[in-house]
Amino acid sequence: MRKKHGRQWLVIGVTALATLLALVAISCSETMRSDPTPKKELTKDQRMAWWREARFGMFIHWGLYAVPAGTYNGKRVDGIGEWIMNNAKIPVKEYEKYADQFNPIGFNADQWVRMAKNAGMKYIVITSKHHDGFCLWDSKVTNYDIMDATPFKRDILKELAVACKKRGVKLCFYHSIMDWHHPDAQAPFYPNYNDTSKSNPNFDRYVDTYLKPQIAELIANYGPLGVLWFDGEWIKDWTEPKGKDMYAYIRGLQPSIIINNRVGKGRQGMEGLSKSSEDAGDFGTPEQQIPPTGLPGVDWETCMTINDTWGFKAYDENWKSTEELVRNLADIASKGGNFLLNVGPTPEGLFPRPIERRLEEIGNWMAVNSESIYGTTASPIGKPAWGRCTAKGNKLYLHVFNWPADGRLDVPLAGAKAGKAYLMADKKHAGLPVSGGQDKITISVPDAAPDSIDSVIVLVTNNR
Ligand code: H79
Repeated sequence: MRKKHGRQWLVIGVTALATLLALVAISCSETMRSDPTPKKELTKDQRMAWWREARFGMFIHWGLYAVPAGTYNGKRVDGIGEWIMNNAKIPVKEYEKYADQFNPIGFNADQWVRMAKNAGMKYIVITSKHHDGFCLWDSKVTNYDIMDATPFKRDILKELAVACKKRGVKLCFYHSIMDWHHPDAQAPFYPNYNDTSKSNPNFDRYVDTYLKPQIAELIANYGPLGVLWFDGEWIKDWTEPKGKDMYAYIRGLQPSIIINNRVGKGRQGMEGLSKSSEDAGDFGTPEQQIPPTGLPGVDWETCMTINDTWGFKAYDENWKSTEELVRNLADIASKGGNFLLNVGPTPEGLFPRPIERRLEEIGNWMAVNSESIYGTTASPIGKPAWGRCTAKGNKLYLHVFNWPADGRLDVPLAGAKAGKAYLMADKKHAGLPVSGGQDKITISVPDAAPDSIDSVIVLVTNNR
């Protein structure tokens, strides 16, 4: 071998050094990537921040039950529309046939999200899967879904995820633990799928090879999600340890996610709520009711139908008025809760016209008054006779449902707190005369109410 010259050695030496430095640099950056300074876990307050700010969301119940729309074999079926499979005792094979007819060509995700956003709603919770087991996305663990079982073949959840992202609305999923279609869950319980005395010996297999993988799909392909909203947790085979395991599993997949209390066993009622609700989920879920004095110390959300059903029923015309809906929103905010208002779209993919109208009218009220809802906390003065009160910073928002005939609005608050007051509807914030007594503040208001449903007066308090 020819002896190397000095210059060659120098080249080799420099090359070796450069390679070494490069390797060190790569391994350093690898270290930084795979082993970062351990990220602090989000606190519950941090995780809940957007949700507490939001105060108002849209619930959407949509699935195969929209096809029969409350009628089976020519007979109207009592009860909520999405329960028709159980209530009319429809066999699995027969119910499956509704998938052939599920072709909602009117569905426009962007329009749905726009309607929610225009109403002032900050998040949407849609049924990825209800008790009937049908899935609104392309699930890899079943063919009983929108892509494989219907003529529609469009991934509804994907289209909603895109539209929500575009418009800054948080996407959330309702996912039923109970499953009337799955052979390892409640399908064999026919004709009473909801028989809570029955157990399925294969239920663990359903959880491990179906339910959990589905949750993983939803988070991986449609996330990051705002909330996972469980239901149907009252079945015999669901247990508190299973709930805790599921909660931990989900938080492992997406640490920032919020999970409702029904992930735990038997949480339908308000009695299941504890103040340290970490193990029972993140928030309570009073259904079709507003807790009379809220649930102090606990995050909670009232979910409510806009008529008398969650899933579309063609003949349910018992619509709540816009007045009732806006006042419910103010009432709930005044008690420190969120309002999740449900809509049941038609099998064509449309919101029934009465729903559209109400959302528009709520939106008109919110366009003026949303400051009195978003990010507010519970009333420090209870329930005044004339309406409700919400609070934020040094402002009280007086939601006047019953406008005073004598032009004087009494606020049960020490007079020393009296500061400026003005109508939310008055862009100039012109001051209203305020006088302070011993234990009440009196605001002089115009003769006519600015809003027949809920006129908001802002009372800026001082801390003297
Ligand atoms: O998705 C909507 C409804 O389909 C679902 N929750 C809302 C958000 C719902 N279905 N039924 N209910 C709510 C009330 C059902 C209560 C009962 Fe039971 C289930 C009665 C008997 C079984 C749980 C266990 C409550 C009482 C015993």
